[in-house]
Amino acid sequence: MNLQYLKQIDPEIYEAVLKEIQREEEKIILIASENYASRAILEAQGSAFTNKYAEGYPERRYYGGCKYADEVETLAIERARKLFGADHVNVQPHSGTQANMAVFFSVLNPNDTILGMHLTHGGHLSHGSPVNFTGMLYKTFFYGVNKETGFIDMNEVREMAERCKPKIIVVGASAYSRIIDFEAFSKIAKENNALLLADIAHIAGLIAAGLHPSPIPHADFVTSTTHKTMRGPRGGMIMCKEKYAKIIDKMVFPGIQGGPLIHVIAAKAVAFKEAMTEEFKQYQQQVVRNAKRLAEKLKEFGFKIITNGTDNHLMLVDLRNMNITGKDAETALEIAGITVNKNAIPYDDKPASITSGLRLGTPSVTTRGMKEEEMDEIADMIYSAIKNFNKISVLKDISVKAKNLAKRFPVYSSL
Ligand code: DSN
Repeated sequence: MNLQYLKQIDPEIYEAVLKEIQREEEKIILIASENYASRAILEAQGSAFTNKYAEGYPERRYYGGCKYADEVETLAIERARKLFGADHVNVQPHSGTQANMAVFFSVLNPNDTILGMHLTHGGHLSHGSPVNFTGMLYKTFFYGVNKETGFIDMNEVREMAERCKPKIIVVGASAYSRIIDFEAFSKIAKENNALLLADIAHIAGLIAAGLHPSPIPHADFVTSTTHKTMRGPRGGMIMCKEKYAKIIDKMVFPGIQGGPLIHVIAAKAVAFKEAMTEEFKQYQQQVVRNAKRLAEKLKEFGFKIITNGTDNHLMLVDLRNMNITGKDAETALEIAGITVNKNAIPYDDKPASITSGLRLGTPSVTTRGMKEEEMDEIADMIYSAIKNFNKISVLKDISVKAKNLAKRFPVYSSL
C-alpha cells in the first residue's frame, strides 16, 4: 500500500496503520465477523467520495454536485437487489445495528413487543438486549436453543410468540452455527400477526452464494452488515418488500442518519459486484468446508462444539471440559498468534466478561487461501495453546508456527 502522504503528514497514524497491516498479516484471525476486503474495495472506500455530502437519495438530494454520488448509490442498490433478489434496498445504514434501528423505528412504537434470540444463545445486542436501545424502548422477549442439542428450539419460538404476541419477530444470530429455517419463522410470525425481521449480518455471503436458504421470500425486512462473510467495507444495509420501501428510506434518512457515506457505499457496490462472481461462490464453499474441518479436528482433540458441528462459517466451542474460561483461552491464543473472541455459550453460568466458550470463524483465513490442511494445523495449535495456557514459552513457540503459517498465505501482497 502506498501511504506516502500519510507518512509525511501524520507519522503516528501512519505507524499505527503499518502495525495494523502487520498484525493482520501475521496473526491467524478466527474472529467470525471479520474478513479482509479486497484492494478494489479499499480503494473505493479511500476515494474522493469521502468528501461528498449527499443527504437524500439518488435524484432527490439536498446538495448540488451529486451526479456521481447518484451513479454510485444507484449501482450499489441495483447490484444488491440483483444479488439477493430483493424488492427494495437501502444501502445507507452505517452499521448493522443502525439498519435494525431503522426497521424498528419504522414499524414499532415505544413499549411495543419484540421477540428475538437471546444474546447468550447466539442472538445480537440489537435484538432486544436490556443494555441496547431495543431493550430500553421495547418490551422484549426471547427464544433460545435447546439445552441438549444446541439447535434453535422452534417449539419455544412458537410458544413464546403465542404468549407474548410480538409486533415483530427477529431471526438471525451472531453465534449460531446451523442453518436457520426462515420459512418456519415466517409461518410462526404470520400465525401470530407479527412482522418478521431477518438479520443476516453473519451469513449474508453464504446466502448470496446460494449456500444458505434466503429469507428474502419469507421476511418483511432483511438487514445485514456488508463486511463479515460479505467481505465488503464495514457497513449496513436493509432489504424489504416494496410496500415498506418509503417508510424505510424515510427512517434511514432523515429519521436516524444524516449524510450517507458515499465512499463506503461505493465500496459496498464493489463488494456486491465481487459477490456475483464464480470466485466468490467458490470462496464461500471453502469457508464452509474449512469450518467443518476445523470443527471436526477440534472434536478429535476432545473439544466440545455446540450443536456438535457447523453448517456455516463459524462454530461455538464449549470449553467447560477443558478447565479454562473463554477469557483465558482468548488471552492464551492471542499470545500464540491466533486471534479469537471469547463467547458465551448457551446456558453459560459465567458472565459475558469471562464466558465458557470461544467463537471461531473461517472467513478471514479462507480469504488468504487456506484450505482443509491448514485447518488441521490450526486445530493442532489451538489444542496445544489451550492445554498449555499458562506456559508462556510454549505459547511463544506456537506463535512462531502461527506466524510461519500466516507467511505462507500473504494478505496484503495478494489483495
Ligand atoms: N460484533 C459483531 C460480531 O462479532 O458478531 C456483531 O455485531
